[in-house]
Amino acid sequence: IVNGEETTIENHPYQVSIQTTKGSHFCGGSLISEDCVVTAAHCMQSYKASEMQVRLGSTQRNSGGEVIGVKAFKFHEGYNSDLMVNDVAVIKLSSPVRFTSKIRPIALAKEAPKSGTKATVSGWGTTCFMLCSSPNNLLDVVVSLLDVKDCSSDQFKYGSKIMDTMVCAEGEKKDACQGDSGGPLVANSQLVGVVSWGNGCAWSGYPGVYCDVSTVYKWIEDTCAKL
Ligand code: 4AZ
Repeated sequence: IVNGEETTIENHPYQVSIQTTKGSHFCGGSLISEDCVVTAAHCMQSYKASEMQVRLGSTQRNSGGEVIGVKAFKFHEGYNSDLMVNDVAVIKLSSPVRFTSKIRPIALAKEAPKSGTKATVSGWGTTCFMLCSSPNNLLDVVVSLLDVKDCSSDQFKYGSKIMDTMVCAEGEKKDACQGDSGGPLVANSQLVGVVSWGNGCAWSGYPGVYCDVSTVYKWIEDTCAKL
């Protein structure tokens, strides 16, 4: 998270850290039920389920909360790593979690977000592109949503790279960054986006790009139920 503020897990009780079983954080995710987590498909390309764990209920990336194994994961059949369309996956936890003030699921947005809506993105990703380290304390930042039409307009520099399954979010020097991938973009207490990609982080003309949850919520619900 670039230009964000330190926050606590109570403010984002759906936020999880996806880690190797050695405890190394590599992506964010969002709890949506007692045993299902939404993340980015591109986060699930490097490890097997048995090599991953999920830390829930902790403000710190490397300690505290609960650590639960991964039973299985599945990424979207329409995921394309060149185009980054449908960059979404779900993880089934090896056992259900108990909800507390620090562990609580978030509702999926079922309608496309409107340009200009304020949203919050959170995570343990880097505080700048390439040269910054990952913070141990959870950070968040407020950004403004841009629909596909606005994000592909001449005001920005992505053009036709912005596809129907994406939503963008911009802020004055504010953005998600490396290691925030898979994590939550939340507006009106609903998960509207999954951190997906961008050209750099908080670079002028290049908003953060997210998987638009409203285009895949049915797939998420169905896949969680079947895994
Ligand atoms: C990444 O590499 C990444 N500024 C995530 C988010 C953004 C850029 C890169 C958006 O994981």
